[in-house]
Amino acid sequence: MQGRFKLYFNPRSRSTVVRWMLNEVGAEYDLVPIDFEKGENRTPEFLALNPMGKLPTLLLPDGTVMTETAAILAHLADCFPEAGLAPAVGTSERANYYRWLLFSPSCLEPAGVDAMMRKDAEPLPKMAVGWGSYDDVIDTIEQRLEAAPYVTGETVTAADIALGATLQYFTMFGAPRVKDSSLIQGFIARLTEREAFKRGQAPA
Ligand SMILES: N[C@@H](CCC(=O)N[C@@H](CS)C(=O)NCC(=O)O)C(=O)O
Repeated sequence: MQGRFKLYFNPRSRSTVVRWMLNEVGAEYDLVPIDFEKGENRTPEFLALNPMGKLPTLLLPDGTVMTETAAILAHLADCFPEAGLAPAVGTSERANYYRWLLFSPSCLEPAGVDAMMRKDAEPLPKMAVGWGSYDDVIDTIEQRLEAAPYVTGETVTAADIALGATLQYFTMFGAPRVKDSSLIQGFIARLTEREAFKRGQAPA
């Protein structure tokens, strides 16, 4: 794909996952530092790009604004098919890929934030919340990783990057069960030993 991407970036945000993915696919990009403490994500100029005032916010080479980490990862995987990070459309592998790509923002993230920030609160009703319960989410991930090294099978896809990055953050923040799970830690280790991940850790 021709042209440069522009990633609004803060190293303490999910924009690091998009940086990782841009490295994976070999895209050309510029980072635009955003200082949360200075409120740079709340200026009228930034809010005109993303009214949520959040990162990641990515400008595609044609100027289109993209937000939402999983959506961005999926789009980049499609734009750079030679990187091999998305199974072919219409296959069962692709179905599995969609499932796990969305599992991260729709189940793992809200379940984890709830488990870490509302520790002593009564659990929300399992039938009402999309993630059921935190334990169900972790059990489901572990069950998948028992069967295959990556969520869509033998090779890495954007879905693994979305899920693995969240699990890595949860490990750092002390989310229950994650650090002690050898299946989850093995998965994170396989992902973080990738060159594209390591390059994304360099100071911006
Ligand atoms: N749904 C968004 C979440 C984005 C998000 O919450 N970003 C946080 C950093 S990880 C942020 O920008 N926080 C700054 C703020 O809300 O002021 C995604 O998946 O990309």
